[in-house]
This record gives sequence, structure tokens and C-alpha cells, in this order.
Amino acid sequence: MPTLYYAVGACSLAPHIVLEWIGAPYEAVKVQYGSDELRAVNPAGAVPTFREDDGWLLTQAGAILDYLAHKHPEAGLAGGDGARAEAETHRWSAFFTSDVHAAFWPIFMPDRYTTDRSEAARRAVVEAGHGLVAKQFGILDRHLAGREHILDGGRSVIDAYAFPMIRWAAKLLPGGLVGYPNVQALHDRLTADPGVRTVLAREEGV
Ligand SMILES: N[C@@H](CCC(=O)N[C@@H](CS)C(=O)NCC(=O)O)C(=O)O
Repeated sequence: MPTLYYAVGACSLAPHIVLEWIGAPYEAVKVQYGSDELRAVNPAGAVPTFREDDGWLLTQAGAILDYLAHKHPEAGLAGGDGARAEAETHRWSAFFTSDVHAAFWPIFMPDRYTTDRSEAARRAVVEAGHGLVAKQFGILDRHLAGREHILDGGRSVIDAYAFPMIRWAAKLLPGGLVGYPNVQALHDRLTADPGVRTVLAREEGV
């Protein structure tokens, strides 16, 4: 059975949701970052890590989401057909990988961004991270004005990709999602989605 290795609340939540939306059998294995179990399949010790039936391994959230959307066209999660629709899907996937996810690193791991071990330096890095995330969420919020989904093609893997990062922002930004009403609305729609609820219940028991 296809297997997803995930950590609770991590970016692996996105392919976890997509697997649930697709509805084909899969196994979800909870792991700890850097654990021996995870390193045995992905030497980087990171999630998401996806393993196919025949043992083929795929890492990188954007690649896994793209693969699942194309493996299951019947689920209609690729974001639409045609060169422009595909380009938009790649654009937003890159946005979440390179701009949004990366903006959280200084908040999650400030020690990696300064050699100064003082508490003041750590706080300054976290604060800089808040600024980076706020900039990206401003872009996302403006894009979502008047839209139900991120892509024109309707619900897609990109909405799922956004979800864990929206949850991080809600928890970690000083004002949460205040100031991002359209992002808040997407968050609320996704939180009410039956597939998302199933996955959250599995990951977090909520
Ligand atoms: N570029 C990778 C990043 C994967 C990644 O760093 N995932 C985080 C969770 S959101 C992780 O596993 N961190 C553990 C670590 O870096 O040690 C992707 O997009 O899949």
C-alpha cells in the first residue's frame, strides 16, 4: 500500500489530506523528525516522505502533491488543465515551498540563523521571521479575495499545501490570522472539510 510518513502538524499534513481526499487505500505512519525509523527511508530525517507499493520513494512536499494529483486525475486535484493552469499550480507550489515554508524557519529554528546564542539574538531572529511570514501572508490574502480556492480550477492540492502553514501562522504570528480575513476564511472552510477533519483526528485526536 502507498505509505506516507508524517509528523503531527508538519507540512506532511498536506499530502495526508490529499490522500484522504483521493480516497484510495494508503497507510499513514507517524514518525519523529530525525528518528531511526524515518532515516531508514529518508536519510534527511524529514517529512513528508512517501513510499509507493513497489518501494519507490519520493520526498519534497511539492513533488509528492504533484505526483498524487497526476496519479489520481479522477480526484480533480491538479488545479485544471492547460499550460497556464499547470503553470499556476507550479507557481503556487513554489510559493509555499520557497517563500512561505522558508519564512517559518527562523521562527522554528532561530539558532540556525545566528551564531549569537543570547536570548536577545534569538528573539530578534524570531521577530524577523514574523516579518517574513507576514509579507507572504499579505500576498496570499490579497490573492484569496473573492475566491474559495487558491487555484481557478477549484479545490486542489495547493489548498491542502496551504493548510499546515495557515495553522502555523494562526499559532505563531503575534496577531494570528487577524489582518488576513481571506486566509482565515480558507482556514475555516478547510477545517470544516470532512477529509481534513478525518486527518486532523488521526494526527491530533481533534
Ligand atoms: N523542502 C522539504 C522540507 C521538508 C521539511 O523540512 N519538513 C519538516 C517538517 S515541516 C521536517 O521534517 N523537519 C525536520 C528537520 O528538518 O529536521 C519539503 O518541502 O518537503
